Amino acid sequence: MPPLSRGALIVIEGLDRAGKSTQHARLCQNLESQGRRVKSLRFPDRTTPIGKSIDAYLRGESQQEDHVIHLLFSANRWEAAGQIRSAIEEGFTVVIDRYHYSGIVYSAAKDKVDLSLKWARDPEIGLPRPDVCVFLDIAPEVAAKRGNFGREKYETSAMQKRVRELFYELMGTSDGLDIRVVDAGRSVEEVEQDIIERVNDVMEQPKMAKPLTAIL
Ligand code: Z5A
Ligand code: MG
Repeated sequence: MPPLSRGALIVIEGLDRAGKSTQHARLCQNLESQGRRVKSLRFPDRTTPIGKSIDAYLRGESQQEDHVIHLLFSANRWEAAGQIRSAIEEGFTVVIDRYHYSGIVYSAAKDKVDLSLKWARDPEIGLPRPDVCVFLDIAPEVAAKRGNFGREKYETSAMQKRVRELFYELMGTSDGLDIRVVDAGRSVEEVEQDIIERVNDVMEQPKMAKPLTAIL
């Protein structure tokens, strides 16, 4: 394991039921067993006042105008931005379950709303930029067969299909430089192995000797 002057910022992304939370937990354990100090976060963070509004919206218990809910999701990341930077400077590796990539594509996927990828991305500028984002790719039909699909607001086949298209569009932009695609349609153990290999690869890159950057 190479010495790091700072911790790494690692994001797990993907469609619903791609196995993000399962792999997020395993990655945290794997990094800890390598001797790293790890902080685990997820977005939305439903525990804050803003996060509670988001939770009520996702459960269908409250209504929000589409631009407003988009900005609340972004604000929910900004609430944690200082904490993320400090932890990384202190040498913690921060592993996040969903980040601004989800923020951008889920809002832009609403086809009845005039909300472009660019508009959706602008409020994210300035947030800590991940060293690596592992995107768990899965066909929406396969994901829909996994547990509990369909309970929350965006869990429809049409929405998931559009979200996947937009994730790929986003990968063609500057955000794509940090994204590594992993086939999530395999066993939990196979996906886990692929993720740790890709993360270890990034940990050895020269950029890890430099300070964390910001989303531009
Ligand atoms: N959203 C947004 O609009 N804007 C934002 O800025 C952000 C989010 C941050 C809630 O997200 C919604 O918020 C989400 C995006 C939107 N909208 N939708 N729809 P969330 O993260 O709180 O919850 P979630 O993403 O809906 O889904 P999830 O349940 O968290 O899925 P997951 O984490 O990817 O999967 P999992 O819990 O690890 O696994 C799901 C099931 O599959 C479970 O039964 C596992 O045991 C099983 N599983 C996992 N891996 C495998 C493999 N490899 N094989 C077979 N079965 C597996
Ligand atoms: Mg999850």
